[in-house]
Amino acid sequence: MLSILRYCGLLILSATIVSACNNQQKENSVQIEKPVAARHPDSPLVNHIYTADPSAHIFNGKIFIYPSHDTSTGTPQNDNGDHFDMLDYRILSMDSINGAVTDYGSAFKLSDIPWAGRQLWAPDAAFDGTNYFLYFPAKDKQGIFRIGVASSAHPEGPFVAEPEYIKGSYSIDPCIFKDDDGTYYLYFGGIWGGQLQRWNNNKYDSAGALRKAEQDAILPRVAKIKDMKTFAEPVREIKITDSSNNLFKEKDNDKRFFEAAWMHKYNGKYYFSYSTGDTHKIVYATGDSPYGPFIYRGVILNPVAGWTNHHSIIESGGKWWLFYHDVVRSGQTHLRNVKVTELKYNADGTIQTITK
Ligand code: FUB
Repeated sequence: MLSILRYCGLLILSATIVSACNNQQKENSVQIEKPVAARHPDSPLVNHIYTADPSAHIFNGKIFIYPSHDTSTGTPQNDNGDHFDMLDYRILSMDSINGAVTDYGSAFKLSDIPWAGRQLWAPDAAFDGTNYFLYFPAKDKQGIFRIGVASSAHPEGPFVAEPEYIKGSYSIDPCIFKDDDGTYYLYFGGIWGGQLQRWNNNKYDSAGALRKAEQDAILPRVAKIKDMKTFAEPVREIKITDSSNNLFKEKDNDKRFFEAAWMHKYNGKYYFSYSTGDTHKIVYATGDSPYGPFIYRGVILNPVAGWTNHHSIIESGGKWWLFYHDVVRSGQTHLRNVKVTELKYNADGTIQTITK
């Protein structure tokens, strides 16, 4: 198996590969050679760039992955996550879980977004039957995280951003979910660097603080989407409780919501999964409505190498798969690699905990 870096070491193998190393554009799309049997289950999907926050979907019979594109801009590390200073998105696809991975080059850049100032964080994507939509968080010119939407006729882009962010949107980590009746919901939110603590009753307070240990934990948000580009209703909070229907407190930080929402359905139940942030787990809660309430069920993924933990879950080839990231390759918190591993359900619908 030849990695892009080895190609670069050989310097002159092909103009296509050199273009990839130079972070060139879509027209220089790259097919990365990864024969089916060669990728170790714990290997990154790609090695020539850093990728994180994978949102996977099946479009046109292929697996498309919409990740953050991690990069080093030299921004110093701080508690707000300013060192996660991403400048564009690169979309990956593969025909099957172990198949070759295609990187289509830069699909969408920060400089193409009229309202955005910095930091393209974890995106997600949807297809409405005609067009593909990329939902993404970025800080606006005032430094407030908002969620934007961009569209394309192709799953790999290039995407064109709407001139304004989604009205009423805030914070980070959008997850777009299509229910069986065709309704789309956008889940979002992230505390700390994701600024969710600054939003109460959908009003912004720049002094909004993190909750104290004994206070109720901050809740993730959801809104129904219309026309793929607009909130159809005021943003709602999503209740996550223990099995006695008690909301978690901030001190329950190995169970309470932090960031990285994902929604999927299994056997008619809604599975809302998320990162616990400072305790570094991916956990899940289940419910009977896309709005919740959701009851906490357990851990999907124990902490991986690196501070952040982020995931998505899809079914492909008759099995379920967890896409996630870690920093094994770089050893640096903001330079992550996307990986995939099998996810298994028990007969009662609970999910078996994965430890990497
Ligand atoms: O990639 C930047 C941020 O790190 C994401 O938005 C969070 O979910 C965490 O993975």
